[in-house]
Amino acid sequence: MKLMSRTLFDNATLATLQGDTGYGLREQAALLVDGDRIAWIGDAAEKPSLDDTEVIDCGHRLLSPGLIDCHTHLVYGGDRADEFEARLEGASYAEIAARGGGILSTVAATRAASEEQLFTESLPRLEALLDEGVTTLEIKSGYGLDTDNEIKMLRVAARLGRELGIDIKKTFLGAHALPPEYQERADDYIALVCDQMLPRAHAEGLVDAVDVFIETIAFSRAQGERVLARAQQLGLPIKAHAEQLSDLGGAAMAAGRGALSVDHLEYLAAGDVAALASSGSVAVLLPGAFYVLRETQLPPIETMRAEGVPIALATDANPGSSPLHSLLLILNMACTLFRLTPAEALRGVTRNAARALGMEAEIGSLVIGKRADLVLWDVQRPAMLCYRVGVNPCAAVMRAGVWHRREAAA
Ligand code: DI6
Ligand code: FE
Repeated sequence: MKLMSRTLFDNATLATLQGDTGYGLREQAALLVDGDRIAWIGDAAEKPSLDDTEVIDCGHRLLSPGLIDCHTHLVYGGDRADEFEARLEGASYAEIAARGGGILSTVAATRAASEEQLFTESLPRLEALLDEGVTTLEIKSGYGLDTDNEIKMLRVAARLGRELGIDIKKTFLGAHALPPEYQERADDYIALVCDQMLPRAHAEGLVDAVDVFIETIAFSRAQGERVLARAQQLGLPIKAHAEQLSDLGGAAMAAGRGALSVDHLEYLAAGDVAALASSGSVAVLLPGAFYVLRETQLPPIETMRAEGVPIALATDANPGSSPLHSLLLILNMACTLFRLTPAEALRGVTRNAARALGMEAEIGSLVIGKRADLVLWDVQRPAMLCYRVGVNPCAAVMRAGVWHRREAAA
């Protein structure tokens, strides 16, 4: 197949995500890709006529930025279908965690798996995301909980990105749970994370950011802060899982240190939203975990809106609290469960998700000069992406100017 360096998307409805709110919609528009960049955006009537350019007649269909899943635990061994059954027989998530199940059962399965096995098991989960227009995602470690196994997870994440030709941001989450060999010695484990696990993973070039789980079933705010401080000493961006099950003040602490994002936030006190607003940290909401755990406490979304906190959405894909691999489903859940508007939801998986990964200058909106990560959808209005469940209208995906899926483009 001849590769042309230029592609013109003609007769498209663009969701540019430009501007501070809304979709940044442009109807009867055209968009030119040159190499790996967006080179021109304008009215279809004024499109440039160029040689050597492939022209796609979009037929008024929607063209959006590539979707970004900014919080996943996609690489892990085994599954937790048995725990799913136990919960239906009455056990709570916290009880299962306390008796060594939950996260720790995934730790055992992840430690037992070879790098090759982890890759093979993770691949179909990643492909499910990509089939729905994801062009960039984040993958966390956190089921190895020792130096070698955390590094193994991050290597698998790196390999997935290389082999599929997509950007994968690798986040070190060594402080996800206390491993069995450190029971009652959480401070010693945190010292290991800071002195050995993180520096080694970083020295191998495997860490783009550092995350911690601050929660009653995981680590205290002070322990989380030690890890984040160490990350910052190494020059790494930071994030935190905070206020998922209880309010320990983790989000305000991480935001105070300039976190890229603070994630979950169901139990965030309205009074702590100001800390996010002033740091510019993105609030990453994870309606999949809210749904699976049958949570009833909503994040303080009204206050976040009022204070102008950027909201992103992600799958939190993991074997326990969010075994789902559909960012389109997350759009629907964010609207239905969290009452986000479809425009807020779409922004949450594009522009604000880019920001949660520190990539806003490069991806997340349709702007001249940004990377040509694009999805053509078999719908004409963006709300359709949020409104239906179980239909995948993704017609074609381009990443950095290269077609990843284009069967239904023309
Ligand atoms: N919060 C979550 O929801 C996941 N991790 C976290 O910190 C759950 C991970 C698991 O249950 O395996
Ligand atoms: Fe998570």
